[in-house]
Amino acid sequence: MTLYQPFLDYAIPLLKERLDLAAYPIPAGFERKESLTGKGKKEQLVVTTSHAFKSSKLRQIRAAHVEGGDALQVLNFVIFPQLNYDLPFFGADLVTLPGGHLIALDMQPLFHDAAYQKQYSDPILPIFNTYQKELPWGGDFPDEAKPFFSPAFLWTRPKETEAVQTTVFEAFKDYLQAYLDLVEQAPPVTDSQRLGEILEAQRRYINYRAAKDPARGMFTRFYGEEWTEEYIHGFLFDLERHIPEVQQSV
Ligand code: DBV
Repeated sequence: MTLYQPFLDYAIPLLKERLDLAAYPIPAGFERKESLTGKGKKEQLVVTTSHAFKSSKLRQIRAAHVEGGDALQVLNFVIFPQLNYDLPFFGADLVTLPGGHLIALDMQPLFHDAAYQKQYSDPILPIFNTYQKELPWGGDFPDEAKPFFSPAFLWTRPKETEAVQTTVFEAFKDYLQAYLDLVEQAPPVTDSQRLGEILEAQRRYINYRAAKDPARGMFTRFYGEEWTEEYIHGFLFDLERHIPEVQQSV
């Protein structure tokens, strides 16, 4: 079974159609990684593949796709805007483990004031409300992560795989299309104080996610600590590594 491949097969052509899409380099060793886990009948190949693009308004669009049989499927898909746009991040964490499915879908805000919410959350609320009925709130999640989510945060734990293949897939499509609408409309920021605030907010978010990546344990078990730390800091959440060149282009 490959539960999340259809999500990628939808997203990548859509990005090509709607953006001036270019390749984003994936560091050597991260395009594809395999590991054989378990013993005897439980032997299982776990394959992680990476995808990455950029566009004039989006610094990095990247996906990590983990496939390890029916009980281990993950698609983590995040879009990081260029530092001269106050756009939210597009964040999708689609996770299937032996315990069940865990779905997080959001336009993750840089700021929390009313004007920002009006611009970047209000347009998403009708979509959120549509899906919230079928995909109810998934319960507890870390308090310290709360500042990184918007009022349109879809967070749910579907019982049935079919709900992932149907309702969650539709929600993913609608959120991604709505995000690309926001991108299309976003004007570049030129005010130097605002640019400073954007940089600070991006660093706060990305450094939090690198520090608290919930997949760290899983990746370390499969591929070792050295590979995992480099994957997190050198690919998944790589802004700090690129600050000098990124600031120059703003
Ligand atoms: N999560 C990632 C990346 C992943 C990934 C890069 C490439 O950020 C997968 C893989 N998420 C992943 C896995 C789990 C979760 C869980 C494997 C299960 C961990 C486990 O149970 O062992 C949203 N993801 C979660 C959880 C949340 C999120 C709240 C529950 C686990 C927990 O309680 O910490 N997405 C996640 C999050 C932010 C986000 C915390 C914060 C900004 O955007």
